[in-house]
Amino acid sequence: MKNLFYAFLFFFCIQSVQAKDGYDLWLDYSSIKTPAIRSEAESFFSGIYFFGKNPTYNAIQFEMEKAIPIMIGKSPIYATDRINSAKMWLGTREELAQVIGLDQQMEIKNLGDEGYWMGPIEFQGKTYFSIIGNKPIGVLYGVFRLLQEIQREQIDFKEELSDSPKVKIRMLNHWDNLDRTVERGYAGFSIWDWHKLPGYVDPRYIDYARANASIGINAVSLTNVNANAWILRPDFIEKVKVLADIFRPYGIKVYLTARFSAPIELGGLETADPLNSEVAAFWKEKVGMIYKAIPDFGGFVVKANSEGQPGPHEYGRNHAEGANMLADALAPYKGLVIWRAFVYSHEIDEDRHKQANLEFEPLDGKFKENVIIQVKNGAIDFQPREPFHPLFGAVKSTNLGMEFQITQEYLGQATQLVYLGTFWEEVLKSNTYRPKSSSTVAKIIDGTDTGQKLTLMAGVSNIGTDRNWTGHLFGQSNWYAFGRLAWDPYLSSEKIAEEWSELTFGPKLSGIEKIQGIMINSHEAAVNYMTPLGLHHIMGRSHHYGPGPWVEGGRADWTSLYYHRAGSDGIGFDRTSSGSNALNQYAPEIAEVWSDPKKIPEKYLLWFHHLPWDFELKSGNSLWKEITLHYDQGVKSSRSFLQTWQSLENVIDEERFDHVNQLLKIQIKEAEWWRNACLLYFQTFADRPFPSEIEQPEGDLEYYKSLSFPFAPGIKPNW
Ligand code: BDP
Repeated sequence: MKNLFYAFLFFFCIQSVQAKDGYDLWLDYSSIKTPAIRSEAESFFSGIYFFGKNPTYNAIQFEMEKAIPIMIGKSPIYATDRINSAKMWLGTREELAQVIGLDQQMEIKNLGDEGYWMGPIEFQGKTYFSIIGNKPIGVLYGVFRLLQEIQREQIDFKEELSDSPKVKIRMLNHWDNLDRTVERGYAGFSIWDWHKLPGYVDPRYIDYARANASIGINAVSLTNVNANAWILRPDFIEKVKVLADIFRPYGIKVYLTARFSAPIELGGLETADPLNSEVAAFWKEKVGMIYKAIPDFGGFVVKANSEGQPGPHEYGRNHAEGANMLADALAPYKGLVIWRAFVYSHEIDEDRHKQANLEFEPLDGKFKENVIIQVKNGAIDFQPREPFHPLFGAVKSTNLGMEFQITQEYLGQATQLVYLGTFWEEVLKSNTYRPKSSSTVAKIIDGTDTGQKLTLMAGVSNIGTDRNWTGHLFGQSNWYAFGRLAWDPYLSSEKIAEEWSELTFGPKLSGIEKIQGIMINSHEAAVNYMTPLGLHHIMGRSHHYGPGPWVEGGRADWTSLYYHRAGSDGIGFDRTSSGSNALNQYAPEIAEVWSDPKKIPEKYLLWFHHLPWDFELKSGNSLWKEITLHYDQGVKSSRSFLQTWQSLENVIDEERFDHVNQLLKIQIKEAEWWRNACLLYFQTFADRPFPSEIEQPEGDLEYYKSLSFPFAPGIKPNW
């Protein structure tokens, strides 16, 4: 008896501990409390009928078997024999038509390969709740949506609901090295266990695929853009094949990063010149070998001639010549080349902001059809806030894709709660004025205003081996938000925060709106205590952890001084016509307004202008005062997040409460560190006192400068 008691206690403890450690992400199904929803769900899930058989339907079954017992306390029951003994129908439009001869009045056809429709279908006097797609993957997406609606306890089974993705390739870019370190990764090691593959299949691979499919992510590039050619060896392709086979039923295609010099490193050639016939033959042979193992392989992601990576420039060739050679090798298999526009060099005497446009605008129209140019959201490098990249809208005949960074390299890494949905929404809603006067970035990347068919949104992954996947629990919200915005770049970040928080903490959690409030305000807070008013690139050298406005020496474009240009005369980077004239790369409507320091949105002020410390802002404050107020406000906001979080102590499970509570305390310290270090440093140029309304920055500038973090995560150690 006693043993039984302990066994029970043990089981109970394991259950409650494991249930809330964050591993289950937003798929943390819970018991449905609303009686009407519960009883209807119970009825539908007691007669599920699949109109066909395929691995994706098996994945649906697997998901239902996970979710339904938790949601309604009973296992799903399948109506395998007769369709009219069923209560819920799942299948494709064609399957349905074949079996029941249903005329397609439902406008499913227009929803494309991945769209879904759900709602009641009347047939021979009976009603069936149905989820229909054009392809099985649409049905899977529909089922995930249904489970989410039930989990959020807001479903009305009588209503019709349909959706389809607006962007074709919705992709995670892992910056994972073959030794399992992750460049700019803050959540442990790479989840790809290359050493144990192909023999050992970590169950995590399936959970990873489930999570991605549940938010519509349909592509993953497995390896670092700073690529290692070994991934293209046959023994590694055998390992990659295992992952591709697991991901396939979930609608996810695998891509790899291709190192441009692989013909030399793997092929023993003396050159990687894209116009050399042996080089082209090398790539054709490689691609053929890959497709033999992985018939639906997605293609290559390439970083070339940037930050020391090899590329076509070594041979006097341009990016189009490099990309097109790979595109030719992939074209017979419908594979793609995703060529990154993150190209700049310190050897070019030109503002880094301008370099990608200078490189790619003249090549407009020269890329093959199966090439997409992947452009970071801003022209410098995933800074806490950046104006949109001027390439969006600048080319007419080139496929452009968006690259966001989910991993928080410049936004607090894994110690800070920074919800990125609001920032990405700001970028996507930015009006580029090209090709139409109403063209937003979203309308360019989903092809609405460009007619582009091959569309892409990529996000640099924040996933690692940490039990909760992303290091910080709220890092999960960024993975989630990325998937949702890639599916529909017009969604509001507030709505996404609502969805994620309800799925993660339960829709009935009292005070859930407080969590949403923290999320919505968190990005602005971080920008305030890191880089307000358009400041940028003033972080610690190399690891990018914490402030480093004093960083100088070495490559100029990797220093802080290059970007903030603070001096006794003022601060900021003049990118108007009197400076680098980067503004000229934007549409005239933007260049005109932003050239005027009185008219430009103040959040971009010092990005484009070098201004005296006494320059007067809209508030009537001087620039110096306004900078100090922003830094101070950032710290205050981060303190308010902790206070709000602590008011939820009794409603959130202990483990997750404590995890976030500890990290928010670190965040406050880091916010104070940013404020103190930056203000003390800038004060040496401004030569003005701190205004009395702010908390006076503490400490000694020399102390902040002396801090070093040789073991900061996310970079390959070089000792
Ligand atoms: C920068 C990162 C660097 C990446 C690079 C890239 O610091 O580690 O390799 O971006 O995007 O932000 O290629």
